Amino acid sequence: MTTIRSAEVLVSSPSRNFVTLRITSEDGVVGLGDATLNGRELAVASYLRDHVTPLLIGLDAHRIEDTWQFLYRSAYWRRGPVTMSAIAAVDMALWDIKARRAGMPLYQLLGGASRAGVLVYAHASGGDLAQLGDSVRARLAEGYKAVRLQVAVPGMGSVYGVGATVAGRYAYEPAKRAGLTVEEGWDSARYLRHLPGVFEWARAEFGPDPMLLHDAHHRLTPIQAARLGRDLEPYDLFWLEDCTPAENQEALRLVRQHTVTPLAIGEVMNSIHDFRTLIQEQLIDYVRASVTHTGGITGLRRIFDFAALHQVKSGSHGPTDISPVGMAAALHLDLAIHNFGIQEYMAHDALAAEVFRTSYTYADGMMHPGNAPGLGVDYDDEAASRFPYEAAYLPAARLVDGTVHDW
Ligand code: KDG
Ligand code: MG
Repeated sequence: MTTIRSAEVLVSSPSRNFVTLRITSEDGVVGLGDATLNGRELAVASYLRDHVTPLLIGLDAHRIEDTWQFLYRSAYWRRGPVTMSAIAAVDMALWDIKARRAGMPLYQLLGGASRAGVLVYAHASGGDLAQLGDSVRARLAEGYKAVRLQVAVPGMGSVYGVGATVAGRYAYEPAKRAGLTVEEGWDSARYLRHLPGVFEWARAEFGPDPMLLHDAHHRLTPIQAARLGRDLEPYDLFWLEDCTPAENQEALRLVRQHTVTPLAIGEVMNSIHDFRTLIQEQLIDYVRASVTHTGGITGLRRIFDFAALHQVKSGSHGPTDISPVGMAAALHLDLAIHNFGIQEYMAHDALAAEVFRTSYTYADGMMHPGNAPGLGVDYDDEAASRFPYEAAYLPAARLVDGTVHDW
C-alpha cells in the first residue's frame, strides 16, 4: 500500500484556463490529472478542493478502480460534467503515479501499443473559400492526413469554430477573456445550402486523398442533419460531427435512416449511459468523448470497450481546452486500445508549453505519447504563477428572430 499524502488543485491560465490536480504519494511520487471544463473551470476546482481532495488523503494510491467507484457512487449525485471531470482528474493522476512507480509509459500498463502511432486530425477554417484553401494547404504542408473544415456562411456573422485568421484556429481560442458571453447569429437554412458546395470545392481542390471532417456543433434538427449527411455523401467525409444535439439518443435513428456519412458524437457527454443507445444500435461510428470529461482513463476506456462490441471506434476530443495532461492521457489510451479511430489535435501555444512540459510528439500526421514514465507531463509551478486565472466565457448563438439556439 502506498498512501496518498497530498492532493492540490492548481489553476493557471497560460493563454487559456486550465485546472490541474496534483496528487503526491507518501513516497513522493507525483501524478497529474486534467480537470478543465471550458468556461466553468472554477466549479470543478471547487468540487475537487472542497469535496474530493479531503477524501483522498490516506487512501491507497494504487486502488484506481476502487477510488473511481468510491467517488462515483458515494457522492450519491451521479454523472454530470463537473463531477465526471473531477473524477477524471483523480483517475489520471493515480494512473500517472502507478506508471511512474512502474517506470513505464502509461500505455504499457493499458496493455501495450496496438499501433505504431496515433492518427490525428487538425483544424482548418476561413472566412471564405480562399482563406479556407490557404488554411487547408498549411495543414497538409505540416503533414496532416486528416483535416476538419469549418467556413463562414455568407450572410451570417462570425461563427464559432471559424478562425479569425488563415492560421485556422478558433476565434475563441483563447476564449474571450475577461468579458461576458459573446452572442452570434445562426441560420440553419443558409448553412445547409452553403456547406455541400464547400466540400465539392474541397474535393476538386485537394483531391480524394485527404481525410476531411466537419463539425456541425449540435445546431441542426434530426431531419436537417439527415439532409446534410445525405448531401455530403459524394464528398466522402471521414465524419460529420455533432450533427444534432444527442441528449435524445433516439433522434439519431432518423439521421441514420437517411445517410451513410459516418457520424461522430459525444464531446459534451460524460457517462457511458449517454452513449448506450447510440452504441448498441450502431447509430454512430465514432465516440467523440474526452478523457477529461468522462471520468478519466477508467471511464473512457469502459465506453471504448463497450463501443468495440458494436464496431464503433474512438475519436477522442482534443481541442486546446483539454490541457496537455488530458491530451497525454488520451494519447496513451489511443495507442493501447484496439478500436482506435482518430484523435483530434489542436496544438497548445507556447505559453502553455511553459507550464506543461510534455513528452508527446507529432510527425507526419501522427502522434506518439512518448516513453517517459507515467503520462509524460510535468507541471512548472514557477511558470504557472505568472499566469493567474482569468474569467472567460464561451459564446452563445441566437436565431435571426432572437431565439437562443445551440452553438
Ligand atoms: O469547450 C468547447 C470546445 O471544446 C468545443 O467547442 C470544441 O467542438 C469542438 C471540437 O470539436 O473540438
Ligand atoms: Mg466538436
